[in-house]
Amino acid sequence: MTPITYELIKTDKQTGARLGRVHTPHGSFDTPTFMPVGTLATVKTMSPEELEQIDAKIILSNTYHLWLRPGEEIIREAGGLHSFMNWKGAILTDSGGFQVFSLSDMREITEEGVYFRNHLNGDKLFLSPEKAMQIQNALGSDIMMAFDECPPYPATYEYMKQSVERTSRWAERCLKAHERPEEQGLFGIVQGGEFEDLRKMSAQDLVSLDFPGYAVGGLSVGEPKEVMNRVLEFTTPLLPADKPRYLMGVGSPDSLIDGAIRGIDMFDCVLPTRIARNGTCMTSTGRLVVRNAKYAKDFRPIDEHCDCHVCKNYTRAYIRHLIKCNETFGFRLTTYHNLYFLVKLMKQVRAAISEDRLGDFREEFFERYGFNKP
Ligand code: PRF
Ligand code: ZN
Repeated sequence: MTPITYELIKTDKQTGARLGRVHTPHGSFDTPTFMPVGTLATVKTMSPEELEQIDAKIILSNTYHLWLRPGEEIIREAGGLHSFMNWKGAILTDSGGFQVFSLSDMREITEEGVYFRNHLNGDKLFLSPEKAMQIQNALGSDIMMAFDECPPYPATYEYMKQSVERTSRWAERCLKAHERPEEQGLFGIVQGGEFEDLRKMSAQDLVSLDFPGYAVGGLSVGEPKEVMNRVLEFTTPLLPADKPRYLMGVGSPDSLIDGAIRGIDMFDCVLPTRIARNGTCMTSTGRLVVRNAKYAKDFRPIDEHCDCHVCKNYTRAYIRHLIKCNETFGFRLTTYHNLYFLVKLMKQVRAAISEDRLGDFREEFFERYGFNKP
């Protein structure tokens, strides 16, 4: 039936985090995992060969952006997104709902779908569950996301309730409109904000529709970290243990660890690639702003504990120079390092789960990264 299956390997005795493996038509990946974001059919500055080198197995791309440019029909004609961009690993596509809400003002939400303006040229556009499925079917992603509404934080209980009910009806329409269920898996997205009963209602509605995987949406939208952790604590137990769970739009190292501890298997975020392009690196001792003047004559690598190609071959002083001069190569180097750092962090998380020591790993990592400092 569905081409997406999840194998639960074991849970960590200290925290309950899950070690698993997801199988897709374009290979399998071990979980917990981080998915680099390739919005416009490219992970900005990274070649697919480099993504393979850093051991990324699945990347994320966006329905909304590819619909506008170059248009899904061109990608269908190319043989799908994998062959269009020459990426042999797995691809997950977000449905466009969230991008409409974050990129476009002037939107109108109706039962039928969302009317809004093209963020590039102002044209009137309409996206619906059926349209989002049709585009994702044309793209041929391994994992497609249901078309949902991600309300802003904070939202009133009344608004959130209506929104959750509509997102459930949209999820059902997505399932009906899905034309390639043998080749592509469709994940449902649990919404409900910070409200426990609404998360429960959303999870029950979606679980009854029997998706091959579930996302937790509507988090990392401006709420405090404690709220996200609490929502995850009461939401992940509502999801089936034999399906993967994906926390959308989360990519800071502390949240990856804290999400895994609460039963999350997959994460994505533009954070590592976006901050890289403004000269910020993730390191084992916290963020390092390599643009800073103090690195002008610093001939050490970005992270002395990192064994990536960039850290083995290039210095802070050189990378700072490139980025100060807006040289493309500088952005490539910081992006490569940041993605390597997160992919490796997830490997360390998986190793810790397999040895029942993720709680200890969290303590050590937070101490070194500086999260325990006031
Ligand atoms: N829904 C969808 N995509 C998303 C989100 C969501 O709620 C989020 C929330 N952080 C990120 N990306 N469809
Ligand atoms: Zn490095």
